[in-house]
Amino acid sequence: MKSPRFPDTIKEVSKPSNFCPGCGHSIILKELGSLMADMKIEKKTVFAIDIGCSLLAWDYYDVDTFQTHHGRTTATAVGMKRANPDAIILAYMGDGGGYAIGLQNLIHACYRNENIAVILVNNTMFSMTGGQMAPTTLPGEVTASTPDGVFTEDKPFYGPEMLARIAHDGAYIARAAISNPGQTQSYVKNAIQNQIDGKGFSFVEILSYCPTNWKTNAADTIKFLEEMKKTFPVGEIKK
Ligand SMILES: Cc1ncc(C[n+]2csc(CCOP(=O)(O)OP(=O)(O)O)c2C)c(N)n1
Ligand code: SF4
Repeated sequence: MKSPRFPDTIKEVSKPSNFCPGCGHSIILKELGSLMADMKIEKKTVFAIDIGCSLLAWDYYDVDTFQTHHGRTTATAVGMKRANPDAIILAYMGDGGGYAIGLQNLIHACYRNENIAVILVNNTMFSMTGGQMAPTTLPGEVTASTPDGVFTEDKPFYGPEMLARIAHDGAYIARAAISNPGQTQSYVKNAIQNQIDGKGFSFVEILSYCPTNWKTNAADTIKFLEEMKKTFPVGEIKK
């Protein structure tokens, strides 16, 4: 029997969570699991995960799931949708995968208005490999590969804003923060509905916690995300 705190989509497993304590991925995945159950789309959904901490969700849901190497998830998700137009494709990746090595895939999927939903988790670094600088690292932020802080003249990468400039009329593009799970869930729901309505490309960036690589306690983790929100404005950018 499932414990009441798990949505039906989430498998009840005997092992502890795959994610570090305080990780934003687990909150996002819980919201996504509830959403799939509420929208009754579990049987039609294909969950496409990247490499990075997103792949720790490989056995999280009772839905068809596949994993692709670094940043190629968008391209394989597009192929899956073209071969299975009735399926609902959710691509789930990190900022390192999506905005660095996988950026070309993201740009072309958006530019061609491919009818998939991409959920990208922005924790300002490459987390699974130990917290190296990513395109989203904040000016001055210390990471494993920038021990003296990122040069202040470097600007972080504004993914949703960039995609909105090349997106078609039907596209849906937003940025959420996991400090507000209700809003995050509603933006992801809008992205999925956009795909169901056949309007085309949907994209939600979610600002998320990585206390392990930020090396923060609970209070400082929450504070750091508030700092991120000053650089990365939350809201619906295109709908
Ligand atoms: C082609 C390729 N390059 C590099 C790696 C090494 N690698 C594995 S996970 C990872 C970091 C992923 O970071 P991100 O996408 O931001 O996800 P996060 O772990 O932060 O959730 C890297 C660089 C790889 N697996 N494949
Ligand atoms: S390393 Fe960071 S992103 Fe990865 S599971 Fe741990 S807290 Fe989450």
